[in-house]
Amino acid sequence: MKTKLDEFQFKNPRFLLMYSALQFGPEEMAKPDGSLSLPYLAGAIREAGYDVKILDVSVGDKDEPLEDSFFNTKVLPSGLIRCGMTPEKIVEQMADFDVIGISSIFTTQTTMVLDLIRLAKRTDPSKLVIAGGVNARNMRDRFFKAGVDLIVLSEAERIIVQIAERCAASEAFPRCPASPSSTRPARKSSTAAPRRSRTWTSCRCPPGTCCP
Ligand code: B12
Repeated sequence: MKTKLDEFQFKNPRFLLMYSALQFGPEEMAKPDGSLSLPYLAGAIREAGYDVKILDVSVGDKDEPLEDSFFNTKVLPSGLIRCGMTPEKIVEQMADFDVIGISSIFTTQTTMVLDLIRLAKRTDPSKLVIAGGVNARNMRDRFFKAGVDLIVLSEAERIIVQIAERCAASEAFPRCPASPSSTRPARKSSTAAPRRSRTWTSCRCPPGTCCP
């Protein structure tokens, strides 16, 4: 059975891996994410023969002045301060890519990451938007509500290459089998409806991932 995920087919998928803008309190100092996740993933993607670029929205593209990103600050309705590239500049950067991968390991930056996901999906829904990292994994529902197409639940060096290969080969994504035990029967004495088990071995998403 084909699902929405299978509609993402690109002849030679190009990946843009992103860290979001940052938000911080007036008394705090902004610290770019700069975690190892995206360089590791970019290495795996490149080794498999696909184009990939990393963009940290909080510090901008190489050769771009920091005044347009890290020192470009704006007070948010929450009172926190946002620093990073403008949405217009981010959209320009996304234009050349088919797959947008966003890392989220820090809960304090959730709003910034969700904004980035919404921006990507609003600008071009035909792009495949993937998220990963411990925060994306833990806040799946909020990420799906923002429009993300797929969340990778673990280390992703292999999965990201499998995703590239699926998109390029125009093949349906593999699915975890929907096991009959995914619906636990209600206890005899209980009138409650059976509870759905949401373990990822019993979902219908590609193995190691979660989809809406
Ligand atoms: C090393 C580390 C640090 C280092 C380096 C941080 C950095 N910016 O890189 C230092 C010591 C500086 C640090 C500082 C802090 N850290 Co720290 N840190 C870690 C630690 C131990 C490992 C992170 C790491 O490098 N992993 C290795 C990389 C390769 O793995 P990864 O990021 O998980 O990425 C893989 C997958 O998640 C996935 N993935 C990730 N992103 C994406 C994106 C896509 C598209 C896909 C497909 C897959 C994917 O694929 C990746 C490759 O396999 C984690 C705990 C943990 N075990 O994850 C805490 C952790 C991330 N840190 C944490 C915290 C709180 C902080 C600080 C805020 C502490 C403080 N109060 O100052 C600061 C923030 C500094 C900053 N802004 O960078 C928390 C975050 C909790 C949260 N939910 O917000 C964590 C989870 C620890 C914890 N359990 O409390 N940290």
